[in-house]
Amino acid sequence: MSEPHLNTANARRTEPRVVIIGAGISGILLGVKLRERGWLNFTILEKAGTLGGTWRDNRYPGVACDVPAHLYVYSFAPNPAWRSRYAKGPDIWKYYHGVARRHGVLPHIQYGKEVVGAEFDGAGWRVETSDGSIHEADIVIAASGRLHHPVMPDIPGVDSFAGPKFHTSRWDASVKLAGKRLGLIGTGSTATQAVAALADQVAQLKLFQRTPQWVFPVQDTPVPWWKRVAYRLSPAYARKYYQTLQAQTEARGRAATGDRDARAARDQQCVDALATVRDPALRAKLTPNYEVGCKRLVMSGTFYQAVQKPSVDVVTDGIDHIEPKGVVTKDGRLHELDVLVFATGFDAHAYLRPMRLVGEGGVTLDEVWRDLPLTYRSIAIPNMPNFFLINGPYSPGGSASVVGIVEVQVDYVLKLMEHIVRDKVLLVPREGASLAWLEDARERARNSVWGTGGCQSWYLDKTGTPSIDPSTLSELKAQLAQPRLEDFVERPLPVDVETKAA
Ligand code: N01
Repeated sequence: MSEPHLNTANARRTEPRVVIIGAGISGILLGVKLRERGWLNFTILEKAGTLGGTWRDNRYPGVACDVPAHLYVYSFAPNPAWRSRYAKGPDIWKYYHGVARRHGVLPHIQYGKEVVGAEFDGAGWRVETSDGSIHEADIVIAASGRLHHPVMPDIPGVDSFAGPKFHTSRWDASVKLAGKRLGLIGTGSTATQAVAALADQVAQLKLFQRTPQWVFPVQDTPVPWWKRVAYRLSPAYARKYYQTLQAQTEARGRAATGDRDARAARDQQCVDALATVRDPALRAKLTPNYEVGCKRLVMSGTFYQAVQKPSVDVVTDGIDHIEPKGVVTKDGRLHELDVLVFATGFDAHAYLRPMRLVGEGGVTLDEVWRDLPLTYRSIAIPNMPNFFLINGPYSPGGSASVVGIVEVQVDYVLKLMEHIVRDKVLLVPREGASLAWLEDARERARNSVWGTGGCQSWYLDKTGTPSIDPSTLSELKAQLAQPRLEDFVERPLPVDVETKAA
């Protein structure tokens, strides 16, 4: 991978002042792409002490990515170092840190800068961080992620538990689990990875399951040496492999949105995987009563083996309350525990919150989003000029690695930025165009298995509609190939961007 360099044409261009919120996968990508264009006047404000977003926060035992590793990369930065089909969390963090370092993004990141608000002043934005500092910007891009507000369950007595207790995304590595009685609440993708990693370490693992999950069987196979060599030496091979994985993922993802053949094949694999659970009573406990793929599908080749180990007990009686010694289920039984872990997911609907955003005319984000998070194609918000989102509400999912999705969105936002800088304008999406897009996305989402499959999940918004655009990556690429400027109100900038550039 070569160092990016400025070409002279770019270096002469006007540079907008850009503030990016968040140094996760999207924020790093924006940094790389801005530097490629020679737009160096940007700052990435990161609330934590290091970059990496979800791969910084999630350090629980077994943390890994269930999307094939060679697909969970930027398309321009293949990683020949992957040694197995699926990558472990810390290795993914290293990959994204390495890209940020090689592409010169690190000096642009300011750590410990939690954005608490941003106000549009008629020409640009004043972005405020929790330490009271103000960052002026012509363009703001929120790359703050969707799954980073941990949900702690509202169970009576939860605070009274006497032993260590924490959410999976706040893992306390100082707590030694060997020989301990561990309680784990939740059975989503996180819990299933953690159970598989911990079943052999602890004396006993009580898995408190409110709803069983469908599990799609995957095998974490090593990448043979010759493939690693080919991947390192041949960019064409690396590109082809990436495209093949993308096509496979998209084909499987179409099962969520209506392709009956894809769905039948996928469903049968889940049914077959469940059948490997030998004890009929345990198998019955683990059998969902909703359609495959309604919740985000768990991808695992180890979960069913783990729950059959003698150390693991799947508890399906509802939790009544928690007390100092452990968890009491509705049948009155006290499950005594030494450590309690909450694998209870994230508030996916707190996007941008609790930031206070004030747009043109003093209109706040809370006002624009009073009913629903209204966006234009997930990347812009009515009343918020020159303010963009990456992986925003209703962003597509299910048929691609999120990295592929955000690459398309970033390219689109950069095209809008080119227009803003070239013509010195403010761009704000029309409310009508945003509503039309949102209604269309919601209608298609309602008819997907996420809407019709008969389950509860973090995909659903407060109206019960999946907050995910079911477009596939190929469809998204076609939709976002060129900006539809007619969907935006365009006004001349009161202050020349060029004169404000540092
Ligand atoms: O969270 P979840 P997650 N009492 O919301 C249960 C991504 N991810 O952290 O189903 C009892 O899926 C809840 O029960 P129920 C991926 O997008 C990716 O596992 O609501 N139980 C459920 O079982 C994923 O979808 C990877 O009945 C309670 C669990 O907690 C997303 O992150 C890996 C409860 C929450 O499941 C979130 O996954 C891991 C209560 N009061 C995660 N409250 C990859 O490999 C909640 N639950 C890419």
